Amino acid sequence: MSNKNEVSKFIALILRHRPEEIGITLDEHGWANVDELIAGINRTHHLTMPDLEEIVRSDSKQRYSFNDDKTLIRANQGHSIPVDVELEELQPPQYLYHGTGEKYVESIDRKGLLPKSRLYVHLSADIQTAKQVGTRHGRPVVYRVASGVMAADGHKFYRSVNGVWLTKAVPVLYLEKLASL
Ligand code: HQG
Repeated sequence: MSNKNEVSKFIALILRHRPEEIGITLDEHGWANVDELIAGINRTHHLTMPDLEEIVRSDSKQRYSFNDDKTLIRANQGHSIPVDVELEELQPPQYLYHGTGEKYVESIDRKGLLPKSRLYVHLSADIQTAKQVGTRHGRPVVYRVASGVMAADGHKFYRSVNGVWLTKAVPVLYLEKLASL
């Protein structure tokens, strides 16, 4: 296989954002045909079915799932294209966390958390994970989300099969910035 990390990132781009890049389409539930995906990736990288199985199995965030007979594959969450990955609606814990970069704080404090280019705002179950997500955007800042109260107020929460919590947006009133970590 070509560099595993690079191929894995490329697969995330294809399955979440730009399937047309390799000439494939996703169905309404976000599934891509595995043979088509492998053929498309092989235009620019080297990837076999065992390589793909290894990427799905070992991915650090369990980003991908096969269907039962491994003829289809999809990203579990993180899409910008409008697909319905059949997320499980669930009662959230009392608090969830969102890590971001310091540069976004002023805007978040005014507008709340917005999904930006993705379909949902991504929330973490613990502060440490949120901090890691925030670090992707520079100096990390972590917000505590009053998810229990939000749900009681009628906002829907979903949990992806890889444990990421998702909701459409978080109004300012449910946000509390944590003291620097
Ligand atoms: C910020 C990774 C200004 C938001 C991670 C975030 C995650 C605002 C950025 C997953 C805002 C969007 C998602 C507002 C939100 N004004 N900025 N009103 N509201 N933002 O990458 O949550 O490795 O789309 O705070 O682990 O960082 O890809 O979202 O900083 O689970 O699998 O806008 O991506 O997973 O950035 O990350 P992103 P995210 P993967």
